[in-house]
Amino acid sequence: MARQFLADVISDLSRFPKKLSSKYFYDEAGDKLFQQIMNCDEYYPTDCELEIFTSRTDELVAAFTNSTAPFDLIELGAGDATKSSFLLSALVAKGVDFKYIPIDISGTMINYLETSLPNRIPGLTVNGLKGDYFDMLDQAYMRSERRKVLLFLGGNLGNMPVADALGFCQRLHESMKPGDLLLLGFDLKKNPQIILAAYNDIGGLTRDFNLNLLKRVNRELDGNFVIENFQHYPSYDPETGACKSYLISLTDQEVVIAGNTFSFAKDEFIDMEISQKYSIAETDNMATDSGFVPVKHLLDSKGWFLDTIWEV
Ligand code: AVJ
Repeated sequence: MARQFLADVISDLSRFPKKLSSKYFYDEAGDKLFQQIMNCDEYYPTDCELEIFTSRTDELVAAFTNSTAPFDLIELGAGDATKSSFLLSALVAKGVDFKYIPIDISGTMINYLETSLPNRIPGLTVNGLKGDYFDMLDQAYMRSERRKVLLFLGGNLGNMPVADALGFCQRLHESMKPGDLLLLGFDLKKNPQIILAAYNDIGGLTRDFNLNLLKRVNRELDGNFVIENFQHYPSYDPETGACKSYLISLTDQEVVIAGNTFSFAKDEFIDMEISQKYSIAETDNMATDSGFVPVKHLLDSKGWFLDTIWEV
């Protein structure tokens, strides 16, 4: 893990333009900052998707029980399953025959879900899998013949550039069987000011979230980034839907990480994160381009976030 982190950081800072991977944002401090971001006024996606899961639960249940065959409900990157727990409760209340299989790289999260969820939702069966999404998905298919319903929420697909997101969906399609369903969360294109504000909150949480990765490199990889020498620069391009965060070097400087020296020119940027925004039509095209049929669109009341259901 630390070796992979170091290898990625060295190769990402050796290329031009320099980048760092947002998948490394989530250490303990990063998890806390993301929690705070989700609670700040400007960051809307979590509230929008939560609204879909709390107020459109019956439609979700109906879509997933279109076949009466029992199924495995698999959630990729389940986290603490806040949103999906509303769906789980509704399925259990209806007496639907299903098993919940959260997949996460964090073993702590999986253990927590396996013990806490059946307590909160009596009658629920939870069989978590800890590891890489695709490895664990193959595991789930090997373990049982039941049909599968996959969840990938939170606009997490948005952290991939469009081409990578398409490749990801194509790989999911290869693993899945005819009739299986996939629910994906997409943050939608909307007024650019609203999007930019969500990634440039007044309280500076998103700034700190980005800078925290430099702190993590210092701590875990023996780095010497001077945090004050980097400036958060959020951007949103309404044409492409790419919402990107950069860190700008405020001075000519050298940074040493585990004995490797990296030179930063004044005004040079590090590409930190993409949060891609889509139109509904673009998500439909991504469905067909990866072999799926889009079968349902669920939007929040503002029309800002889409949970879409695709069938193999
Ligand atoms: C967790 C990937 C959905 O891209 O909106 C929040 C992460 N980055 N603020 C997003 C994030 C900056 C978030 N996702």
